[in-house]
Amino acid sequence: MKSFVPLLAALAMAFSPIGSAAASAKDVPAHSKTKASKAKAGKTKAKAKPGKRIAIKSTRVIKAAPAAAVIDYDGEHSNFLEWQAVREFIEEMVAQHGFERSELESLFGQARFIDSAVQLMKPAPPGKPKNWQAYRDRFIEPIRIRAGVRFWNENAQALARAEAAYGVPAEIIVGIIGIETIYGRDTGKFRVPDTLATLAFAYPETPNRASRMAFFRSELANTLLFAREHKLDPFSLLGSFAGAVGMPQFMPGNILKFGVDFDKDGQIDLRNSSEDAIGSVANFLIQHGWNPEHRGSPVFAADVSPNQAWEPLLERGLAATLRPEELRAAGVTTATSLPSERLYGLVDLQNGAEATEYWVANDNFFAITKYNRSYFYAMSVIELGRAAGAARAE
Ligand SMILES: [Ca+2]
Repeated sequence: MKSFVPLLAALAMAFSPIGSAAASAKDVPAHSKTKASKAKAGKTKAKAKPGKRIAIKSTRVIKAAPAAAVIDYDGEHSNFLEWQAVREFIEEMVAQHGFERSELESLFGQARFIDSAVQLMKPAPPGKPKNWQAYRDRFIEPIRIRAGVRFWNENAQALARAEAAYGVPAEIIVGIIGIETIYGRDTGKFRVPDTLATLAFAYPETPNRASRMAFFRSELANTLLFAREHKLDPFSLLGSFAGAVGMPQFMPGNILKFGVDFDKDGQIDLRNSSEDAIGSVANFLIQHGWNPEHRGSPVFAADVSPNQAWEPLLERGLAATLRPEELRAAGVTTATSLPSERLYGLVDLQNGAEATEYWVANDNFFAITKYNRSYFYAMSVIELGRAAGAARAE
């Protein structure tokens, strides 16, 4: 899983214990994307109906892609075709994947440069101390919980089917889709080829620029492959400023690898099909270490001894590698007894100036961190799903 740290994601990560390793299944958490589109891309100038000609910045006129949805963001009609790196990309797609050169030239002729996406990829200013409670309060709140109950009720059958097929409980899927996009409310409005072409060929100057450009270039290729496979206009795919698509905010490469046509209509549509989103999230988790045999909570509240012998255990990465006796020997205790044949990790949730919370987590917690490399993220997924489940039972 590649990672990058866009500005607002990095601000979100400033709260996170995993520091600069911000990444996710779809690479950017929707909470950052949502603010991004409001803050940076909200300059509503060019509106178009599918198939109509639209004016961009009053002087330029381009033709909107016939199948594309309404575009309500501003974007430069850059001449991507004149860029050497774009020509090389086109030749590569022709040689390696058998695309028509003229088709790709037409695509890049219509692609827009999205300056706000570039701005959001610039390094974040020094962050505030990480604060789990502050992060939690943004996501575990009544509006999102109520939306979670509604989504759960409307999709109870698909959630049960996913649980039976993949062994991922409804509350985890409900948690992820809620944290990502509030159940499809904030899926992103950028045409995916616009943002990915921009980031693949005009990424800002950052220390990891080369690897990020390579990542977005490969995601642009994945977008074209996915669109061809499903006979879609690539411009009809809409996503976040980083190209993450649909209710679960999958990057195109992850749609290809882990997307599931769970409603069996012949398309993987993560934007309009809740069923496809549900099946795809479950499939992603099971392919990233979710263990259906670990029933019950993936996390256990822990106490740590004052001697701090447990401190090195915090450096074991995003994986469950510790036996219960290793945790006990290092001074980590849990109120619930841990099944002894399984492995765990020690998780710290920092709270700014307040006391840090400690948790012991199993494989399933770490599977959620593969979706988005953040303890705060995984914990809020668990809590939102749990809160929606509790509210639903009332
Ligand atoms: Ca489908």
